Amino acid sequence: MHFLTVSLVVLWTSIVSAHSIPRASAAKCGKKLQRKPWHTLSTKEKKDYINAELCLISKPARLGLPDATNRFEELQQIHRIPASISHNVGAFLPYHRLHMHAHERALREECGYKGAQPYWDEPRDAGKFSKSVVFDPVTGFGGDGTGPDRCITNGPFAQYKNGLGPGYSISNPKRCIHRVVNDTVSLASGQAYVNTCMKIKYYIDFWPCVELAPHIGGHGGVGGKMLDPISSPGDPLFYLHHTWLDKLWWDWQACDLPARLRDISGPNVADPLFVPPNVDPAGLPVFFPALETFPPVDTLIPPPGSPLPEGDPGNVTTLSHKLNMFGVIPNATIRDVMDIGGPLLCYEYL
Ligand SMILES: *[C@@H]1O[C@H](CO)[C@@H](O)[C@H](O)[C@H]1NC(C)=O
Ligand SMILES: *[C@@H]1O[C@H](CO)[C@@H](O)[C@H](O)[C@H]1NC(C)=O
Ligand SMILES: *[C@@H]1O[C@H](CO)[C@@H](O)[C@H](O)[C@H]1NC(C)=O
Ligand SMILES: [Cu+2]
Repeated sequence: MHFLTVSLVVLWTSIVSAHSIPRASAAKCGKKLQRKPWHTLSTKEKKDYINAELCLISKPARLGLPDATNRFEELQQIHRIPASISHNVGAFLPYHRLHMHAHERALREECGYKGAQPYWDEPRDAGKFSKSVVFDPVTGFGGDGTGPDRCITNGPFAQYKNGLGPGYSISNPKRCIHRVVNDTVSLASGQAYVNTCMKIKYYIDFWPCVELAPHIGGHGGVGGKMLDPISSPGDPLFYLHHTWLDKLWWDWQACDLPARLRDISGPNVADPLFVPPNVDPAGLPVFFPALETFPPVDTLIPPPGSPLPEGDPGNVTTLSHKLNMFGVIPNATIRDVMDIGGPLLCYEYL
């Protein structure tokens, strides 16, 4: 439903003029980074990843983005600022693909991380998120929230406080990472829902399929900070969840590369009347978290000056749609991110 509240308040009245962005470097992709499921990583690989994330948290902000006090929060800001033009639109999957890449690059280039961005293979945990290894307090991201404020109380991020959110608002004092793990809501990350999406032929129907059940399964199954449609990258699990969604898109593309390396569509502007259905396209039920666990509606209104879509000739998402990374990495277009084995991204999924 938060996706609904966001779209309800989105109102675009103008099309901004395009100006050119430097294209991705023409360098070839050599050795691809191998993105693996979290549960297959060794304890050392898990620790290396988490330590690199803690390193991003320890690095000062450098881009001058409002309210971001460290590098991790700059990566959260580049999700928050354009949130209204990267959800419930055709750019949903491409935008998040580039965002995952920006995060992976920051870990590697700024924090000495040698691995690739891992993903949460959610179907193995669907319906039983509360037992997932991702919540391990020693080798994972800490457990469920407890107490009235639902703060996480163990694991490497228990001491971290984040001021970005709820929604577009700022918290002062900063808040803990909070979670409200819900096994029922996590059912939507199951294989049956993935299969529904994989059967779809065109992106125009594929993208909303992924944004419904699998997307909500992870955000709503973890709950709390992860359920915040604007500020959820304040919980490091965000990156494992969205990397899994990116893998779903790639798995689908790989079924018909000649067509699907170019298949992009969808609106550039979210439909203000969109109401997420409570069944997937195959009729499987999708359970939403309780309304009161979402951020307050008034925090989900995009502030004045929020970005507008750029780069397309009309109101439909095209390959020339621009993806603004706000200086964390260079901007790119959707064309640049269609192939994960291309020169810009250069990774593969195991
Ligand atoms: C989990 O979410 C479902 C669907 O919103 C809700 O009915 C149920 O009460 C929640 N469970 C817990 C333990 O909060
Ligand atoms: C997109 O633009 C066309 C032509 O101006 C218009 O007919 C159509 O209704 C628009 N679609 C949306 C979703 O705004
Ligand atoms: C990225 O795109 C934004 C929006 O078009 C633009 O303002 C910014 O200057 C671009 N950044 C770079 C480094 O080109
Ligand atoms: Cu998002």
